[in-house]
Amino acid sequence: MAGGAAAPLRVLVDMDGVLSDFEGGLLRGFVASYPGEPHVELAQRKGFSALDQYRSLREDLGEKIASVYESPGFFLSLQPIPGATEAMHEMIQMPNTEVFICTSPIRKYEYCVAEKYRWVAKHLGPQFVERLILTRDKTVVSADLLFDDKDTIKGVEPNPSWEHILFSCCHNKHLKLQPSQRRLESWADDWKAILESKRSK
Ligand code: U2P
Ligand code: MG
Repeated sequence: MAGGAAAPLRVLVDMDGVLSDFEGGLLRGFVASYPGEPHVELAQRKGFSALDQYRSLREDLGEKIASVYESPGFFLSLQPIPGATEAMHEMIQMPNTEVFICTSPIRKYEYCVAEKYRWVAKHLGPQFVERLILTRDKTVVSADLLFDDKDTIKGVEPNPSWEHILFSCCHNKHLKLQPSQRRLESWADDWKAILESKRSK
């Protein structure tokens, strides 16, 4: 922008698997609720959908794993991913930067939606509650960056405005990215360099 102020950088940060430890909480919840049943260790998780992997292990394990994340208290009880809350507080202070949380509720949304709000209030505070976007379709939200652990993000918009940065999680560690795709290994990794690389010159 010749002579003018640079446009703010808008960043979307996903919740489950990026800010909150969905996979750790799910495994703990499953073992506690179904101690006699086989489970998938985090190191063995493959594919975004835990339900699909448990179902492939044994058909009825699909509904059992789903019952864990559909239960009241599940989403609220998730632990923050290491470094996530610190990174978010730092990010929101950065000049010319707009930070939003962008998360999809599960289809059985009764507990999930309210608990996502409560989780953000509890772990990040009221300024982030103002910045929480719940949508089943992230492609229609406009931004420069989306940090998300889901490997493929599809929706009605074939060309989302954001660049998807794959946030590493147990289920996507083995995936090989295209040369143009980027990963953030953890919040200890250089997320600031990714933001700076996107700023309008
Ligand atoms: O499916 C809706 C959202 O719930 C979280 N989810 C669900 C199932 C699963 O196996 N793993 C998982 O993470 C995701 O929420 P988000 O990452 O958007 O916060 C998924 O989009
Ligand atoms: Mg996620």
